[in-house]
Amino acid sequence: MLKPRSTATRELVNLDGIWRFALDTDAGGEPWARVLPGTLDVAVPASYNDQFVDARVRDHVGWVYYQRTVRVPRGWAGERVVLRLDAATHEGRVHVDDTLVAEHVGGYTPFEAELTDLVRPGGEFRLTVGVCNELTNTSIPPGTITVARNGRRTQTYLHDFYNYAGLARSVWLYSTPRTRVDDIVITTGVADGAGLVDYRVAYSGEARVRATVLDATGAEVAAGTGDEGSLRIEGVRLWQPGAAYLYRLRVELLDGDTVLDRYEEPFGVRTVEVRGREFLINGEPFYFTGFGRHEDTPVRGKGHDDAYLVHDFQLMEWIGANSFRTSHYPYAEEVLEFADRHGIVVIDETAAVGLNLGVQGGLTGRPTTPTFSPDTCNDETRAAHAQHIRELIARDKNHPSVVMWCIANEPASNEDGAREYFEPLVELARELDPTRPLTYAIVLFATFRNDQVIDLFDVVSLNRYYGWYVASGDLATAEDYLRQDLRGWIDRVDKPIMMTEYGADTQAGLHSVWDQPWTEEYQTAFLEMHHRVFDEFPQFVGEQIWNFADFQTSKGVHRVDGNKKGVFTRDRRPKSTAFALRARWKAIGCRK
Ligand code: GCB
Repeated sequence: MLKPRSTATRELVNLDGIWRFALDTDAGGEPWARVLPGTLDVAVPASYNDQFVDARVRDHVGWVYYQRTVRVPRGWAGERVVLRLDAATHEGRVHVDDTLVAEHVGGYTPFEAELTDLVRPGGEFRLTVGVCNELTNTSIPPGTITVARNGRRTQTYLHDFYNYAGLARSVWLYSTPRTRVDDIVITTGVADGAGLVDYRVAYSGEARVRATVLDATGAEVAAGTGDEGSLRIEGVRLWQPGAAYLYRLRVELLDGDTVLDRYEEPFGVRTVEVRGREFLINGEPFYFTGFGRHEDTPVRGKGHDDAYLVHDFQLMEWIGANSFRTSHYPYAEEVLEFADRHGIVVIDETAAVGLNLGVQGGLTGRPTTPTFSPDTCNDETRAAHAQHIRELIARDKNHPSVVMWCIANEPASNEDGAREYFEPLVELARELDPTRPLTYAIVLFATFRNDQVIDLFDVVSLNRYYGWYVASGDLATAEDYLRQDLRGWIDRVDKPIMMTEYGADTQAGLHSVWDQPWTEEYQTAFLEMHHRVFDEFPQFVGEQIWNFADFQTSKGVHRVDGNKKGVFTRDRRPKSTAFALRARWKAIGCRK
């Protein structure tokens, strides 16, 4: 699915701003049929939860309604009119006046509805978006809803970050010509200093296709015709980590010399490959430094915000991070576009977090029920997961920054049933994108001895908490455990190994001369211990700390106003470890 863009043949209206808002319990039946009752307004894009002071809204389980009036631009007569929601977390249902125009399950991927026959250029319509935050055993991510004897419904889930919901990303109305480009797939290679650009265009209507590659200055550097082809860029400038260079593929649909539709897709020329124990970008070994992150800020929740986007990338550059993982769901497309433009490498993760009944809010225990069974993660869950993978790859396939898909976080890959669950998903992902390696983030108790799926994947990505959940406060023992663990994986598989999570909760401002968990000194000593061990293993290809910044979680006695494993606080101030980290990562650069 193409991101809506304004081009010579397409126009774009942004529908962000203040919308009316109501909970389903207050809205009455068929709330789309009239103006929402009550006086609540809500900001879009932003999760709704923290915007209000009423716990009834924040803790609501079920549907909420957003509503606004939209005017269709007068000049759109004869054009297709499309409504696009960048995300509705976790399920969306859209009405235009009284007509249901779209339903979508999955909280982090976009969806659209064509409104051409329902709306009138120059006219107005009532747009009502229902959004449901429920998570069940068949949703991605999964969760459980409990109904108390008094009828009160509560939502629990198997991940620690707070279940923010609503319209956290932008909403758009856009026009396209009737004959239009529907999709573009671009894959790139390099041979003898030339860039090879394979493209495929899907379109509707009758037309001839012209494809032109423009460099960053807008100069034409290659061109061809036909809905698929291979173009060659002589003297190509590669997209490199830390040194991005973007071209654009201009796709035009032509009737004779008349341009019926035009769309421009940015792309970078680069290759990604796993060879033996190495992770290669443009044929060079790449060493990941950076973070697992969250889309999380005060008040907005998971709402996308351009100022935080810029500032977060500034902080990543300042600290010398060359990469991050979109833990634990696909991030807003603006984030990937920014990474494309600034040469930051991304591991793009699905929302499949919590496929593991042995993990509760970051703490581990023994599952009383198997994770993979007809009553828990079952065929329906897997179908939702497959659909999510399809939508993620459809959305993000052309981003040069995305170098690997992470198809789940901490699944119960040590349990029976994991293989049957993952094998078809891995096959699907490889079919949809044969160019990028695949990984999953491996939970602490899926060990080199009992993990059942690693052979299906390309990279070993370990989430480990030695010195925090295990050997808390005892870094000497933790160091021993970590070393043995890495050695065990190296002996088991001939694949690149990296750490996708290691971190210690740290309360900014808390200090001690001893190894005291929660202090700033402990976080520094904890990270130094890990880095000492990583540096012993030449097979190791990367370190992504948990987490970039402190983030909000569900309530729990082991979370003090959220997860505090950030190297930055929630308001993006550095904890003291940030300075030590900066010295290390600036020295490492992109290669070790
Ligand atoms: C994990 C999870 C992450 C948690 C983290 C923690 O293993 O992948 O989502 O936030 O542990 O801090 O407990």
